[in-house]
Amino acid sequence: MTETGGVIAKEWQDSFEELFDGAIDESNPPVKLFEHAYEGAVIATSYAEILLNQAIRRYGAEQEVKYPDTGYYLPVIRALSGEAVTKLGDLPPILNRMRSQVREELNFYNARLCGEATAYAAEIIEAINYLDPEKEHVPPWTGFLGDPVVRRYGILLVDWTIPGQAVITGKAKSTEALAKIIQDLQAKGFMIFMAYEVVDQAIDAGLKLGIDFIAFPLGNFTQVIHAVNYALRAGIAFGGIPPGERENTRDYQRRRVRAFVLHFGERDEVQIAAHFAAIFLGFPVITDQELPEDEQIPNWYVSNPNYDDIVQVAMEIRGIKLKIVDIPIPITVGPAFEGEVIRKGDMHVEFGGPKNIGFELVEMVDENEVEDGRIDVIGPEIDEMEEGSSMPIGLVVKIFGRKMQEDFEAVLERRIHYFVNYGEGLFHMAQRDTVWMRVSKDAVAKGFKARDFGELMIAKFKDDFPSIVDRVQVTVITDKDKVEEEKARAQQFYESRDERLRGLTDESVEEFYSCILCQSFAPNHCCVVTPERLGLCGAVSWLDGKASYEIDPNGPCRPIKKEGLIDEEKGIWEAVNEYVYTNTNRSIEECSLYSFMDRPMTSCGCFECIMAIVPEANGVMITTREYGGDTPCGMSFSTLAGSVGGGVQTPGFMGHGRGYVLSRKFIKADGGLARLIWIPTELKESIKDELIERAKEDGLGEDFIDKVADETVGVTAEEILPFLEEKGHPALGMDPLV
Ligand code: SF4
Ligand code: NI
Ligand code: CU1
Repeated sequence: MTETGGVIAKEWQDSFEELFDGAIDESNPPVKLFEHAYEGAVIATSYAEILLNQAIRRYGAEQEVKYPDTGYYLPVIRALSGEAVTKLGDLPPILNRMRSQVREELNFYNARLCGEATAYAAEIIEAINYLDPEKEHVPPWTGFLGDPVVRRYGILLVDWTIPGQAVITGKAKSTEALAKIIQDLQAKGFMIFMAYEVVDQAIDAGLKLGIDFIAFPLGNFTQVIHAVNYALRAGIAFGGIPPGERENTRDYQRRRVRAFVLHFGERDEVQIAAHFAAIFLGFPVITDQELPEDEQIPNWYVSNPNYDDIVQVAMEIRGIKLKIVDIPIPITVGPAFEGEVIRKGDMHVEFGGPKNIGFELVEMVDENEVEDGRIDVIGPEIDEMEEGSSMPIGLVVKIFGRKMQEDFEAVLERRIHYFVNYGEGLFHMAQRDTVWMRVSKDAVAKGFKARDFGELMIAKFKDDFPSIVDRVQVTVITDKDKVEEEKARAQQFYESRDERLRGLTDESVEEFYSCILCQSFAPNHCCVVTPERLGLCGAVSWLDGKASYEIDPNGPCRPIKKEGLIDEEKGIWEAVNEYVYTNTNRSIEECSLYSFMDRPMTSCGCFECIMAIVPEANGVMITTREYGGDTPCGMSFSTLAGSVGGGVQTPGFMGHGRGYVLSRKFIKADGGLARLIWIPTELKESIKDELIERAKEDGLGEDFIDKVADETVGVTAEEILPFLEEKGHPALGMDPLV
């Protein structure tokens, strides 16, 4: 196994542990709490041992153990002590080490060690459960959450759109009381993990649960460990913390993962031991149980029987402050509702989309062309629309701002998608003159009106862009003729923007923009965003970077002057190198913008795509977050992500945005588009027309796209090679990549 195991087993004591100094009133220590934690850890580790022995007898020590969709083995063990567990036989020495750190002497330090041992025990029990199809994790329980789920929320975690994680366990005093708490957390945008009876209560209450609502009903008993499994992967994936660095891992969790535990109802010993696992990682526990002073630990183990302020108290203890935006509309607005899908049967009305016309436009105007806060509705209101009907829509947002620029119109316009989607009971898709929106029956029953789109825009634009947005006026149009008329006007805007974008090349600008937003999660990662290479998350274009800098010069994006050209082909500039070096904690000395083979850009964890070299085919393949399957480089997206993430340079592998595939600067130094030998059909379909155009432009011919293999051709190098040869793929005749 790994060498780290022995090192870690030694007594450790360093700066992270200082966090707990002085937490205990030594004249009256919470001995009973420690005792429960000790007993709980003994029960948990003994139970794990019994199950492990049974499993080894039944399946053999060579039996493979793993969770689905992860490149991090058993993440608790991987993150904390570094072992890459792959088979049952790897587990006994690990479990024994944990058992030996469960000590009878009752103090806070030992209680935390009991917590850690309990986390390992739960991890082992869960891993064994995954061997048994009978215990297969069945809906509504999610069980283990795969890496795609961890990464899906990368950006939202990073920019604190998701303000924290609430782990809710036990059984609340009533379904209604729990519903109130969960709805409160959802409205605040929290990520929620649930285990034990609260899951059933939440389902009974008809709450919106699941991946799209970032509320995960994990399951029962040891399944609560999957919340920890989620959090710990963030440290490796985004933080670049090497597996096994226990103190750095805990430090990262404490600083970056703003989690807390809410425990409702009776607690048994094992649960209390598990609470100490949370504390071990730096997360406080708040329970609704009435506890005497000497069964609590200030700031760490707190009794708060009052349901009305328990969320508030938890947030205060964990140091979470919210940006409060009060929007005067009758529905809740928050990121928890972003992924909400409104089915036909649940919708009151739909706007635009495939069946009707629609458009949205943000337009910069002069001071005297806007009346701040004014909302006009031209055409019928929602309550005059027939249930299930399809209507035209036009949203015109006029913005005046002293620092507003025409270039920002498109940046702000794209925000409309998020603003609308954050509304509970609202759905928004696409953009410009292809928009498609739905409003649910529930939202209409609560009194949602077309006019409220205006309220939403005004509040959000002012709140999110205070320094460039001074005045906002919105016109919501539902009258068909007026929509037609204004849409024609909007199309002129779109056309001139596209014209401008076409002229926007890396050569035509004076500066690039950095983005270090992800450093709150990945401290050594820095994106360099150019007109022809967007951020790897796909969410930050050069214009976005520019707007972001204008909005907040101290924010994540800064201009980097394009000075000191070192290598034009590879895209290396002295100024870029310097910037990257000083902004990656001096870990990345040089970085080339147009090569993935030589000093490529680093990857944090929220990449939309990953490219990887396929030496056999002398080319490069790309896989996407959407496509979970195997690929010709021998690794799935999840596994690849495990090795390229965390802010390191990995020649031959690189995370990038979907848009980069169509860029003229696409791995230019390595041969460009001609190297592309495999992409999943999902990506192929979504960029088909543009890809054909780009290939033609590079002289690769109209049928280049047909020479690029996909999963229908094969998912190994051997499978696709005959295809590439038969089609005469250009990569096969190019200079060797390695
Ligand atoms: Fe993170 Fe890069 Fe996207 Fe910025 S551009 S948010 S650093 S991935
Ligand atoms: Ni929504
Ligand atoms: Cu990122």
